[in-house]
Amino acid sequence: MNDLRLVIGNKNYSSWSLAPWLLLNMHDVEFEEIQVALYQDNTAEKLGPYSPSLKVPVVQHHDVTVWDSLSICEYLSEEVLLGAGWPAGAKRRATARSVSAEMHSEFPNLKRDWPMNCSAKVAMKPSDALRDEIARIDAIWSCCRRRYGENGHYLFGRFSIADCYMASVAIVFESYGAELSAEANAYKETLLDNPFVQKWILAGQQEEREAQGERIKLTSVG
Ligand SMILES: N[C@@H](CCC(=O)N[C@@H](CS)C(=O)NCC(=O)O)C(=O)O
Repeated sequence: MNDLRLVIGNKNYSSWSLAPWLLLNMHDVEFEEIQVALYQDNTAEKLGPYSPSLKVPVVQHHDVTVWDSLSICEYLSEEVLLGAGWPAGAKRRATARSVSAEMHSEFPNLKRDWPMNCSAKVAMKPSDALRDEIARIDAIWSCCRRRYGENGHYLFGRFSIADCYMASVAIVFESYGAELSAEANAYKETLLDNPFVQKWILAGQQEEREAQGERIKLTSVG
């Protein structure tokens, strides 16, 4: 164990938590995983000792605390992975950083209308605004695969932080039935076939079944 702790939220819902979790798992880095259930009366109290923003994900590494998923992925790449989080080559790295930052900060309609829910499988008609955002993501995926994907099946060939940001989007597109081009759909399938993404989805679904079981128990007692 290299004194690395990652605090995450519910696997079923916490798309931001998935990004650094996937990065660490794909690089076979040992870390302590701490899970805090979100949106409970005691969530802030439980996150307080770890997270200055009272949000997840957050990383503690020796005496360093890093919050916000993109800063965390940057930090992990720099301090733990010796730079291997990003693709090799300045041009690829710049594009990978740009699409990751775009995913992180843009797409308000996607984030609001189609939130990640690993247990959901329901076709949902997108609004016009959401349709435009899906088309933009499709263009990013197809264009990066065509220009930079020659050495593998991920966005820039081999796995990178950019894929960590697209994994939750692949889950969301699968849940709600986004219509994609053949190229973008193939990339979505690559992400959904990733063994760690599958592990995350199954854990999220299991969590949700347990939470529902608890809710049913409480209703029948009350
Ligand atoms: N921009 C932040 C977003 C963090 C965020 O909103 N996390 C959600 C869970 S996915 C959270 O902690 N929500 C708890 C709350 O808002 O009380 C990041 O990339 O880490």
